[in-house]
Amino acid sequence: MEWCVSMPKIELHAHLNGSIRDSTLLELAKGLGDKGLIDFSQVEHVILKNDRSLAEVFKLFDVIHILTTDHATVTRITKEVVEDFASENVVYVELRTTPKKNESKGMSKHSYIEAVLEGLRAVSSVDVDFIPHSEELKNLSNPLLSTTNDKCNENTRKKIFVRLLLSIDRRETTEAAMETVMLALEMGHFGVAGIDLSGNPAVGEWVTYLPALKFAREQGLCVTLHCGEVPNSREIHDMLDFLPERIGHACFFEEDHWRKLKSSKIPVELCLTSNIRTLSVPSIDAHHFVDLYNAKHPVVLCTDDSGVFSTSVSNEYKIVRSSFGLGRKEMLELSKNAVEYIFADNTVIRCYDAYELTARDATYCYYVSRQ
Ligand code: 6MZ
Repeated sequence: MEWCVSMPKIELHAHLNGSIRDSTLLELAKGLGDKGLIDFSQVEHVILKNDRSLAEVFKLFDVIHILTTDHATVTRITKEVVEDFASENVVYVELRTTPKKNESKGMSKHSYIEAVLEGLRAVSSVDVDFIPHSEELKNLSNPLLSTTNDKCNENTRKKIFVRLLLSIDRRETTEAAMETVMLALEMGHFGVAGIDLSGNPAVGEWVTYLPALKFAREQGLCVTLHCGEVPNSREIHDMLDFLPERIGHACFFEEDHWRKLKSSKIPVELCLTSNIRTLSVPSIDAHHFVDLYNAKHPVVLCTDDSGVFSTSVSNEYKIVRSSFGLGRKEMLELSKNAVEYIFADNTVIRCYDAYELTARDATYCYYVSRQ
């Protein structure tokens, strides 16, 4: 495990409200309990329960969302989540979250994302790079490159690249989905790099989100879709035909889905612990990681909801090592390959006055420097 923690890693499938520390959730619940707004002992039980079906996971999210409704809390959880990933040597994370409206708290989808950005600014344990092409970069103490040569260098201070994906919840209407895409476009210069479709897979129809997803694509945003979390053959076909830049999960795929996926080379975000805990896959031995890995299909190991499923990126690598016998070299390669699938844009960023790199190359360079 120590080695898995020390190895640099890339996290591409992490839901903000699913990645909250238990201690923070309990503290927030206690606060609301003390005010008589919730029954603390009941919520405590729900938070600490270990095994949950997929349906129960979505009930838990309803509870979590009651605890994280104000701007200050959204800022706090974002800061903590990024610090937690950085502390286990994640060098690049795409954090996804569903922009929320809450009139009683004066929250709009826009102000929700502002609160998330505030959380990124509040991170103090590491440097956070989240503005892809801003003049501000010049003024940041960017330790990516030495001023004297153009080789990647070991940093004295850790850094984490953060990009945001805005999630469309499957409960939303076409208009609400479109609003999220517009917001993502507006926030592009703050590191919003793409759109995710997530939420309870038993709810909603593909055609509802399609107009917004098409529009996102036309405007140059990358798209990732939760695909095949439940058996729904027609929807899996429709999603693969859309040719998203990535998909998540792919649990309930049948032969013709695998064929289509493999010929399309769409990278798959795999969340082993999540899939096992929710019984989306019967056992680790039956997990489709093995088949995709052996077929050299692009995959990336992710946590999904590190808080809800009590896991970490390092733990996901440890599982791959212990269950499928991958050696250190293979694990490093698996992790490094993920740089190819990131949504950070290819805009040139400036590292000191003399060097210009794309955000992707900067991530790659930094990844290698940390190996
Ligand atoms: C589908 C999931 C999910 O957006 O409030 N979410 N959607 N499948 C999953 N696998 C278990 N895990 C999380 O984070 C929580 C939201 O992310 C989605 C759900 O819509 C959940 O409400 P945010 O930050």
